Amino acid sequence: MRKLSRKGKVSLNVLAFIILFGAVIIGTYFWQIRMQKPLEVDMGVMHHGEAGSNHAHGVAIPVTNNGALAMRACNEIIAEASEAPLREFRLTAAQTVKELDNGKSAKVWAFNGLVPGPELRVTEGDRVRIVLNNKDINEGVTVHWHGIVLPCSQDGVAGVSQNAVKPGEQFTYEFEAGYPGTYWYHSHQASSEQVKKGLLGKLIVEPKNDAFDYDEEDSLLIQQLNGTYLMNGSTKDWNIEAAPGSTVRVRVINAANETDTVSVNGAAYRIIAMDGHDLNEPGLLDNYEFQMGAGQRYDLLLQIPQQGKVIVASKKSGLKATLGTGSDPVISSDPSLFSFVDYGKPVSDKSKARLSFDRNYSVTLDQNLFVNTINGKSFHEIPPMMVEEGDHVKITITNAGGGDHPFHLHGHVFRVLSRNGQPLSGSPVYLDTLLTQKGEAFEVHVIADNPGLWMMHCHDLMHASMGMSMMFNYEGVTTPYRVGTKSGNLPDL
Ligand SMILES: [Cu+2]
Repeated sequence: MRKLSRKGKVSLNVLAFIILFGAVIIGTYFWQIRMQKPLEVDMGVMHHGEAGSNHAHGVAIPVTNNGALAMRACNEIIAEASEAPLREFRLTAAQTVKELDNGKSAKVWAFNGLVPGPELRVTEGDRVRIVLNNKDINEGVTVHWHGIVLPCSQDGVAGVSQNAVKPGEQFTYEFEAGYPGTYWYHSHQASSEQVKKGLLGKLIVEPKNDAFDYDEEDSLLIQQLNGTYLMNGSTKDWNIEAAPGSTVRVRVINAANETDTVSVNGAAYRIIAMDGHDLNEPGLLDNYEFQMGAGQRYDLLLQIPQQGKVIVASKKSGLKATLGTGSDPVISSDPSLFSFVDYGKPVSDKSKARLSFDRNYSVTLDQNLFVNTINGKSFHEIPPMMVEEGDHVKITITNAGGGDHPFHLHGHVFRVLSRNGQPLSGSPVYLDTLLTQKGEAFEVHVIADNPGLWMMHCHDLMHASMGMSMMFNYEGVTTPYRVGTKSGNLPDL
């Protein structure tokens, strides 16, 4: 046998090193997201002692007559009875096979057999009731109503607001669709797994009185189904029928885990809403593209030209929607990047940003080696952000690296105050999901007006599953449910 040359030995060593290094990376990764799960955690009291520092703020905790803390359980905080029109839906989660229009078929988990699930469309002010059934998803499912402000018990987070719904079981959600806008829903049990497998859908709350006029509307949901990008469930381009000269509202939903860049060619357009919240006097954007963090929604308003098409393209997926008829537009090679920092017009003196806050918190989103962290900690090790009803809370969110981190808060809408020290000078911007990129720092204002236990996490669900997830908890709110391997409630796995 021929002796290995020195060069050959070196390359064998390198190969062995690469294999070993790869094994360590993959092993750590699976240990991190699969194995390192707590046995049992009460998300209502985790690290309570070191968390709130509310005593330092001199904030009173709600107490009963006998001096004890007035406690309320999340699952008992329900929607008040109302006379609002009732809209009822059924969602049944089940394993199925989806025939994709690229000729392939995929094993998926779907609501009502559809990927994405059925579009739920209601009107502002409606009472919405959704009966969730689980046919055969063994680890259980929930539905979280992303962006909707609703009572704690209806938030759909396994181990916080409910137990995961096991096969054969049922859970009924009920809430009022308070704010019109573009939303979506997805399972919040093992979310990184279940959203990827298809348990998601559109939720559109139509306004009673629309602030904007348009002739047509359509929505584009972009998702990654087991890694394959789809737009409205299709691997092909989407077509929106619209007559020349007509005005169209396009609701874009980024339900994938990655930041997407969306371009519009063939017409100038306005971004009229972000995360379901209208912008004030949005200006015309000509030759602009915009970035959407995972979980975010952007509503566009545009006019179809007399001749030719408009193309709304998602760069990340390579998928696009065409509107109108005729020839394709010229695709711009040098679009500017949209920023909401100075877009639109301020509303009035009344909406001026607040200067003093009852509580100030900072969160630094980062990644060390293979763990995603908030303030250097992961998972349930991160102390919850403690607030009390009525508090005005300022949160400074810093992205220290490890990728884009779209920061999502449940149960609330926050107002963005500044980016990198620059106060917003245009329209007020209200979001439930804020895209942060490396080196960016944002200040946001949250009004604590919805008592409960609320998750706050990166909406790159892989990052959340690797630890970038914490709680925004009200003093005195508890939960009878537990997160952990014992109960099987693993909201971010
Ligand atoms: Cu992230």
